[in-house]
Amino acid sequence: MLRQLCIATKNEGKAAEFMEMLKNLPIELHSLAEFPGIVEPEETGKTLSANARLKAQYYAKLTNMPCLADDSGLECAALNGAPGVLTARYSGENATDKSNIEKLLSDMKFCIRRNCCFRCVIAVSLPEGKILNEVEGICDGLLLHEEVGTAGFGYDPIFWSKELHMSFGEATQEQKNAVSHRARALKRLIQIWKKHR
Ligand code: ITT
Repeated sequence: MLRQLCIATKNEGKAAEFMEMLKNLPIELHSLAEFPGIVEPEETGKTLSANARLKAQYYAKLTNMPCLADDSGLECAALNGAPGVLTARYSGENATDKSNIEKLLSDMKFCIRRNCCFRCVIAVSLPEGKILNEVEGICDGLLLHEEVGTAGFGYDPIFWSKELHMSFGEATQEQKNAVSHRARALKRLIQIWKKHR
């Protein structure tokens, strides 16, 4: 298992979830808050996997530390999988969580089929660019017609979890971490780490 790992995300919601789920492992955790000079890379990949790898390699090189990065997104069946890889920028270049939610609710306004899922791909890279691991996790839900709850981040208030029977905006961090796409990907990663210890 790695001794040192930087959680390479600029998204504070993601960073908090990773820190919570990794805190009991014997790994020295770091975050990008320790490297304020590093700017975000352009996410030019066409898939979540390509972007997760791109971010892990980019940050590992610049921090000179093994880095874990995730690329995640929301996929709506009625929109043929959109916003997908474009989830963070769904409402344009200066997108915020609020403007993204507004656009998605508007695009889905007349859709009866509300099935959707969150997908997360995590990649771990060494400073020289070698990808050590790549794992994926999925979480199924229904897209709500309006925001419910204020917890979490991003699209959480409009995602109704089929397993929790509540929106992620209503879930505690512990409840979300029991079923989320990110938690599932991370569990796979930890299993792999433990097997190859
Ligand atoms: P980093 O690239 O720095 O990690 P980011 O927010 O740009 O941060 P992504 O490119 O992976 O991350 O975009 C993920 C998008 O999906 C973003 O809009 C998130 O708000 C949303 N998202 C991902 N996981 C989520 C979750 O658990 N709950 C709600 N929204 C989520």
